[in-house]
Amino acid sequence: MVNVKKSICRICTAYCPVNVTVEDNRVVKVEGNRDAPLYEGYICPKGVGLTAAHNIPNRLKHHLKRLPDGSYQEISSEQLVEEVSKKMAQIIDQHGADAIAAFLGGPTTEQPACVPLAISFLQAIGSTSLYTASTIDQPGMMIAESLHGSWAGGHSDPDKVDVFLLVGTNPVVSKQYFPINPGKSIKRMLNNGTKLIVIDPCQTETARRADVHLQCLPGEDPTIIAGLIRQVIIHGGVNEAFTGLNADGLDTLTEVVDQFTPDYVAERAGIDKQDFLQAAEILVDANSGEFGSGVGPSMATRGTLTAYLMMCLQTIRGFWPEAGTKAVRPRRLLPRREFKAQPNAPTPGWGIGKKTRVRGLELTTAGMPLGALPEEILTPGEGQIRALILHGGGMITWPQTDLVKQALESLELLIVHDVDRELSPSAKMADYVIATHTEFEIASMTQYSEITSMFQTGNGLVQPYSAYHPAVVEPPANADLMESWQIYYRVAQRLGIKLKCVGFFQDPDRAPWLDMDEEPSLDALYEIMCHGSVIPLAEVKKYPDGKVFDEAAEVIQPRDPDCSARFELANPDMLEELAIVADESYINRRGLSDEYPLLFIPRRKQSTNNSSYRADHALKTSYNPAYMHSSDLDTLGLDSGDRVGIRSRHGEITGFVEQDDHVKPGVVAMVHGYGKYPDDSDYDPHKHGANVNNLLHWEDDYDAHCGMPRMGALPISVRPLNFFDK
Ligand SMILES: Nc1nc2c(c(=O)[nH]1)N[C@H]1C(S)=C(S)[C@@H](COP(=O)(O)OP(=O)(O)OC[C@H]3O[C@@H](n4cnc5c(=O)[nH]c(N)nc54)[C@H](O)[C@@H]3O)O[C@H]1N2
Ligand SMILES: Nc1nc2c(c(=O)[nH]1)N[C@H]1C(S)=C(S)[C@@H](COP(=O)(O)OP(=O)(O)OC[C@H]3O[C@@H](n4cnc5c(=O)[nH]c(N)nc54)[C@H](O)[C@@H]3O)O[C@H]1N2
Ligand code: SF4
Ligand SMILES: [Mo]
Repeated sequence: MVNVKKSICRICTAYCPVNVTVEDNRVVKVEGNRDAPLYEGYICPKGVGLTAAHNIPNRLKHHLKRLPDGSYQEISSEQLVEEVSKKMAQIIDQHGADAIAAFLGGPTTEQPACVPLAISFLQAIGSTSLYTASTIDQPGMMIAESLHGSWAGGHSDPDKVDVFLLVGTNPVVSKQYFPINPGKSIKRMLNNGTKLIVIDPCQTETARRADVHLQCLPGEDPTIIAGLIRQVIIHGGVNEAFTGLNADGLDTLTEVVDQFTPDYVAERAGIDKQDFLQAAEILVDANSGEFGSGVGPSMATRGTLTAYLMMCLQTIRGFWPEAGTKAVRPRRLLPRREFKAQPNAPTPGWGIGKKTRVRGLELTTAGMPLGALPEEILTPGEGQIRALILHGGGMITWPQTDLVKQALESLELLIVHDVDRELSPSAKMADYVIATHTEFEIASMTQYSEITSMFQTGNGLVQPYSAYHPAVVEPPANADLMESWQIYYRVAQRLGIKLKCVGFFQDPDRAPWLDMDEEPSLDALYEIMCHGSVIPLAEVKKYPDGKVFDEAAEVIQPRDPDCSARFELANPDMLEELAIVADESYINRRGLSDEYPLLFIPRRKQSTNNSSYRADHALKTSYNPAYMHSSDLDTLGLDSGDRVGIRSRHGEITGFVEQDDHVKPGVVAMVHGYGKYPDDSDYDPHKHGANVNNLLHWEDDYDAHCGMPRMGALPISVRPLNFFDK
């Protein structure tokens, strides 16, 4: 029987509506749903590839237990829960609750119910060991919001501003800031008269559309933004009415940025001075603006400083939406948020909770520092982590693979979910691999895109669109699967622990309790997760194409008469760091030498998403090239496709170069999430790609609080390898 069923793609938080053609419980085609509002039927190449991604030739249908000799035994859900519960109880008994940890990464976009259950489980047992991908992503944005203060009126609608500044983000590929058909959305914005400024070492798909593109050297974002602040101040761009009412510290900021003259900035950041001046002029002339940054500056070190300076620039221009305008990203499937034209006062970004035993790293407003996790696992003593439920691909997505491997190996209990019998590199490390559902086998709802916008303002839809869909296909016959939240519920049940349903940013006191006698269905759990939401989930369910819920729209309210909150433009830690930037020898800091003459940077591409879709049959092109400018290839005597050794001061990988003249000379751009389990004898760099995280090290220029290490702007060398080189 052939059926067309409506659903959404869950590879990224754009959550594009799709029509799925199902034949005898098999996904045979996935297309954009043209009847869904806003999206106009758009899906990206990954959405098109969902058919292949869903039809896994060697589907994992039963949970696996790894035996001491490395072989696997299939075990039932019942037995798995029994054994895991016993082991966890024993670990808690011996080492305390903090010894049980969870990591929430990419797969939570697909199975969002595991988020509240993981949080609730850890809270219930009394563990503080909750780690997320946010501390190897863009943690600086959240910390900067704390240090500077955030605007209670939220952000501006890109379609309604005079200027949009994008720093080290490529929305056309990543969907940040423009989740719906980004190419078309950016075009529409430009047609509306918005000017686009892009700061990026590559002429990206986004940069090519910009009015001004500053093709900078990696790692110089604080320099450029400080320079822009200086230009704005000097050229009368300070919105005095706004800053007078809303901000402190302008004088101090003015002093610290004084050194960042246009000549200095242009020289240091490797950009054209005239372009830089033009960017500043656009910012000064604009009456309204919106800014966004991405992983580029975040991974180039000093991510918090870049995010902080961007907020300062936005504030001195008064680029925050006014009372009476329509709020962007209003809540639908979450409880109501009030929008007000006033600052939320700054709060500490760190010093707010647990300190790890590792290099002074601690809880920040971006969560627990992932940079501490491997050593928290490996270091004996109180606080040592002994069990980890890993919702992610740590073996190829976390820096310093050899340390990650050592840490995961040393755990008493590692649990990873997977869907493919050809286990992912991380699943291969696990004591228990839980066979789980693919995205079309479970019901979907769009609440998680609202939640992720609290981590990264560029996530989630500007408009109040929401959707819910039941599962599209049944799991394979005779499969014994568990959804990724069920391990928490079932182990809690077995251990006699009562669970609440506490999501990110939720007050545990107000969270609803779960019935621990009768396991809820996923639908029932979704209802509970949407407890108190602006639009009841039952209402959303009435619209198979999803709906823009105009009744959820919010207008930004006027400032409270007694509001005394003010933004901080002179946070001492941030300005101290900026003073270091101003005073240092930037040549030394950059670290280029005869041995390491090139700078490595991260980038993303349309056809992949982090480490998902690794299997041969699915979308991912077979390897991740090292994109380089032709002038660098000529210098090295290399051609596209040539095999090379790529070395940093921490490790070496084998890759293949590809000419890309959009990349700045001197720079090498690579996509992460490739490679294989290190011991696999069939590892073939040409087929599986290179794991760039072998080039990184947790202790390299790490952020003193959130632990984010140098993941970009990294000195490397590229050398030709002949056929016989390993
Ligand atoms: N060098 C470098 N490293 C990076 C980045 C970079 O730019 N450069 N980016 C970082 C960023 S921003 C992020 S967000 C992280 C993302 O990295 P992670 O958060 O680690 O997420 P994924 O790569 O999506 O993880 C995919 C794997 O999760 C496992 N998995 C766990 N639970 C499930 C499940 O329920 N279903 C399925 N199907 N699989 C499951 C599977 O084994 C699968 O292979 O990577 C980071 N790492
Ligand atoms: N197709 C696809 N989409 C994705 C993902 C994916 O893997 N594939 N991952 C998702 C995830 S987890 C995330 S966090 C988001 C990330 O979303 P983005 O931040 O938009 O990620 P990228 O597309 O890698 O864009 C980063 C840009 O930074 C530039 N860059 C590198 N170094 C520097 C630097 O030092 N300074 C400046 N100014 N720029 C620099 C790179 O050239 C690149 O253009 O994307 C999400 N969407
Ligand atoms: S942008 Fe692509 S990957 Fe993201 S939800 Fe839409 S179709 Fe899926
Ligand atoms: Mo990310």
